[in-house]
Amino acid sequence: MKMIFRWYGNADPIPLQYIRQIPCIDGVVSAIYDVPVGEAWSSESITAMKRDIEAAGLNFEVIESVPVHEDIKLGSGRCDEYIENYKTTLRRLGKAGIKVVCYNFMPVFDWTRTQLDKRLPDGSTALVCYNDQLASMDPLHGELSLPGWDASYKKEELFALFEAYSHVDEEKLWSNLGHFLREIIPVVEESGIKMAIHPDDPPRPIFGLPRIITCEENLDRFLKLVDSEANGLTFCVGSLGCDKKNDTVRLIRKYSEMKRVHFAHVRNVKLLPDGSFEESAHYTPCGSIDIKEILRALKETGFDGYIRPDHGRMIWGETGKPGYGLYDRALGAMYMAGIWEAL
Ligand code: DNO
Repeated sequence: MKMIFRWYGNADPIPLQYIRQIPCIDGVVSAIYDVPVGEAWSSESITAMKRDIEAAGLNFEVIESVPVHEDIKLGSGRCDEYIENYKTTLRRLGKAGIKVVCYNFMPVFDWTRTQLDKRLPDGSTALVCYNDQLASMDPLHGELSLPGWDASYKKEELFALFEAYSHVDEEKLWSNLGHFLREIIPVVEESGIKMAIHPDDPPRPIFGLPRIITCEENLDRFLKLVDSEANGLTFCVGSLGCDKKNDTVRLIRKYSEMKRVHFAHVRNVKLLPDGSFEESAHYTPCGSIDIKEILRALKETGFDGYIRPDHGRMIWGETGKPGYGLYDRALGAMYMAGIWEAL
C-alpha cells in the first residue's frame, strides 16, 4: 500500500514541503488544472509537474482526475474527438510513469454537499449534505458552485446541459460509459496504467440527473463492461458509505480480492436517520464507518494500490479549500498508517 495526499498543483496553499513532512506519505495525487476539459494534456505540463513533485522528495504516480467531457457522457457533440484527446493524455501519462488514473462519470456535478463549513460540536467545520436542503436546491436558478470541482458552468451552459441530459436516462449513460471504456481500456493496457472510476457522491441521482456508479449491483455491472484489471475502481469509502445499503467493509474486500481496487479514498461520515450525512474525522468512533475494518479488508486481500486520506475537517484555525486542508488530512493519514502497521 502506498499512502498519498491530494495536492492541487502550485495554486494549492499547501506547499509540497509540508506534505513531505507527514511521515507516512509516499507521494501526491494531482492533475493538470489549466487545460480546458476535453483537450489533451501536454507532455511538457505533465513532466513539469512530475519534476516539481519529485524535487520535493515525493512520488507522482496517480492522477485525480482526467475529467471526462460532458459530450462523452452524453454520447453526442464532439464525443469522438474528446475520446481521442483522452487517449492522447493517457498515452502521455503512461510515458511519464503514471500508474493509476482516477476519473468519474457523474453528469454535470461532481461531489455535492449542502454546506461546506458546518460547525461540529468540537468547533471544527466539515462538509455536510442534508437531504431536505438538497431537495430545495435548484442549480438552474440559485447559486451552486463548489470549490474542488474540476469544472463549473455558466448558467447558459447549465441550461443546455440539463436539456441534453433530459434525453439521457440511466441505460443511455451505461451505454455511453461502455463505449468510452471499450475505447480507452486497450490504450491503458498498453501504457501500463490502471483506470479507477470514482463512485458518484452522493450515490444517488441528484437534480433529476442520472447517476449509476452507486451500489454493488452497479459496480458489478461496471466491472463487466470491460472485464480487464485495467478497468477498476477508486473505492471511495465516504461516497459509497453515505448510503447505508452499501456495506463498505464487505464491498472493499470483495473488489480488492478481485484485484479491481487500484485507489482507495478513505474518510468517515456520520449517517443521519433520513439518509443525510455529515463528514467526520477519520477516527472510527467519530463516524458510521469502521475505518480499521476497511483497512483490515485491504490488508487481508493483499492490496498494493494507493490510499489517500479523503476530505478532512477544518481544524486549528486553518482556512483553505473545504475538505482539503492540511491538518485533519494529515491526522487521517497517520491514523490509517498506524492501523496498517498494527495489522
Ligand atoms: C472529492 C473527490 C472527487 C473526485 C472526482 C474524481 O473530493 O473525491 O472530486 O476527485 O470525483 O473524478
